[in-house]
Amino acid sequence: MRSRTQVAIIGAGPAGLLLSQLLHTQGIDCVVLERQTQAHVEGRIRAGVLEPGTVALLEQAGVAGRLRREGLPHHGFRLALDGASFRVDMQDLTGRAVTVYGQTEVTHDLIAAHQARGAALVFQAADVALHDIAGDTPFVTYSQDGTAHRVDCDYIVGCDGYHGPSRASIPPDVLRVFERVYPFGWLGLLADVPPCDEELIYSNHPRGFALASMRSPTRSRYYVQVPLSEKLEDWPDERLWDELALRLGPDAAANMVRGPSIEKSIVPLRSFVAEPMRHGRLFLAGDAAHIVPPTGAKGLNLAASDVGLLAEGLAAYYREHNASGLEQYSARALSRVWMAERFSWWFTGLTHRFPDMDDFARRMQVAELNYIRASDHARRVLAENYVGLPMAYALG
Ligand code: FAS
Ligand code: PHB
Repeated sequence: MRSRTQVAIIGAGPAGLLLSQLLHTQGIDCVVLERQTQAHVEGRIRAGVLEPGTVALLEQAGVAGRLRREGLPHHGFRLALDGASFRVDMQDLTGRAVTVYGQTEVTHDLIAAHQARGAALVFQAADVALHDIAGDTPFVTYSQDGTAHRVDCDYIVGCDGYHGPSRASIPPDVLRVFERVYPFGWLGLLADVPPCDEELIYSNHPRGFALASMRSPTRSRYYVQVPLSEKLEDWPDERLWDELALRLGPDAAANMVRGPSIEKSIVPLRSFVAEPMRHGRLFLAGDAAHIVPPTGAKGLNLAASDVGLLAEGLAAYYREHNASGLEQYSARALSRVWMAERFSWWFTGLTHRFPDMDDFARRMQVAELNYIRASDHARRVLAENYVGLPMAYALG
């Protein structure tokens, strides 16, 4: 079967769904092709913190109703060192705050908006392939229920994550990749118990990093740093709760409510960037182009800022035949991506225990955390990166 659209989007994660919704508000025709089932996509447990810029894009996309009702404004977070914590007041230091609202909910709201308007959102699209991306007649092929499909389009946007086909469609002599793989992962737990604190706690402890987060006043999300060799079966709930109590410190432990995990998983950590984020008629957005260690809560937010820039460029192109936004997309997006990569790499280095860390390196972490505790200036630097740098910083 053959069809035509203006923009073919590969991947129905936050990047692909938000881009499709933003293009719809601009009257631009698009189709989203997703390999997995809707249930699989909606079942993913991932990010939890939205920057104000991401909230603004979700408002612009017309999908922020539930977010406004159920999202938790967070004006600060806590940093703990060896069990003693202090607060970083983002609102006081930057005039801005973040919103705690799970990526699972964002995805659900975006899919519901697509289905309410009968949008072209195709699940279980198998064998998606990109064609003629360097030419003027790009198209995408895929199969569904044994039927072969071809979608002719003006542009293709790869929102297909780290393992998708889009980045792989860019010739190796064009693509340049940058990577750091961290010597540990995050073991995450989701449980229907109240959080141990009103705000997030990032903890640097001699036994390793821990994070106390949440999804709602009755649903908690916790993480501990673990060696990459760890197996999930070696971490029964009780062992994980004991480790969290040790690493988060006595105050958090005293308020910690234990309960059965409803999800438990280990994710590896990497910093990754692919340049450029455009080749011919193909654009990359979100995890298809970059990965950050989740420490800085940047992954989902970077995906949103990518598609916000791209939607702006596509709207100018179709409305005013002005291609400048599209021509500048890769450079503008990468400028912001690298600033978030730096912050996420720095924050991971500050809070995690590296296997090759000697006493001097540990003293450096302690000294930097004590400096941040003592200095408004140092806390302001941390706060403005965490809450999300203004777009103007990146556009230079
Ligand atoms: P996604 O990976 O979310 O979406 C890509 C989509 O493309 C998927 O639905 C996939 O099925 C689809 N796809 C792939 N190949 C395809 C093909 N061949 N054909 C069609 N479709 C295809 N970020 C944070 O800020 N905080 C966190 O705590 C955090 N935790 C994470 C935990 C895990 C396990 C992972 C993997 C990531 C985590 N992230 C976190 C980062 C995460 O939130 C991403 O930044 C975010 O999902 C990026 O969204 P997308 O770019 O849409 O990519
Ligand atoms: C989460 O709630 O999943 C979360 C929050 C903040 C982070 C990473 C993950 O930095």
